[in-house]
Amino acid sequence: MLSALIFDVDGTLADTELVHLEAFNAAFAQEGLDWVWDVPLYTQLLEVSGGRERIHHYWRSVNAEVQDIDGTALHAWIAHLHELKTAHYEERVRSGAVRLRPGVLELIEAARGAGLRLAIATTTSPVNIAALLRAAMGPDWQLAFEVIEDASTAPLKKPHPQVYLQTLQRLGLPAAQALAFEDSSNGLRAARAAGLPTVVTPNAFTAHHDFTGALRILPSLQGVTPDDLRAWHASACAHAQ
Ligand code: XBP
Ligand code: MG
Repeated sequence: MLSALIFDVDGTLADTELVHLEAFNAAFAQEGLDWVWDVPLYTQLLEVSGGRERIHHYWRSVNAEVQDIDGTALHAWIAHLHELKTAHYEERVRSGAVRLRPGVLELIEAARGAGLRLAIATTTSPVNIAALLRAAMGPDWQLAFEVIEDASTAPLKKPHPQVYLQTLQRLGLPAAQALAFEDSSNGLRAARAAGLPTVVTPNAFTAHHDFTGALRILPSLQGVTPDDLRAWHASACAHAQ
């Protein structure tokens, strides 16, 4: 039986990545760096989940010759850079730079009405989730989500399943009683590794990803109802037996 829906945030609830990209570049400029990420580069860099991890990966690619490095100082500097980035992102989202993807709010409301439990499983930072969902759903947005697992609670980033396993544990449910919603191949791999049937709604940054193993691949959640989800979930369970 389907009991809960677990949503990724970036790319799934909203097309946030262009705003994340702007925020990274604003932080680099603020720090006096000459790094400028464009859309093709950022599309590649999105293969690395998590903003801090993405900056670290990029730093290594431009400093390939540096061997003897004080890792503690580097990590502190990356954390500082990422804090600047988070502040730029939050400011943009608060001023209305991002809206939820088509059908997301309608499905959240219909699912709550249909007695489904809702959760969030994301690699992003908690302030980013709050900024986005407060702007989109109002100050009571947290009432909709029984469990939220994010970068502050699940340090191992997708495709590692930690964030989904912790979400299921806190919901007190086996994976077979939930559905995940994702937009990227790392997200899908994380959800599948936790045993979750997964509905994928790709976006411009992830359209080229491999979505093998998805329960459904849809252009958006527009028009999707709780009854559709129950039917798809039942077909996944029937196949699994
Ligand atoms: C999203 C991410 C995040 C955002 C940036 O992945 O990888 O890193 O791009 O957010 P998912 P932070 O949608 O799979 O959770 O800078 O806060 O990490
Ligand atoms: Mg995502």
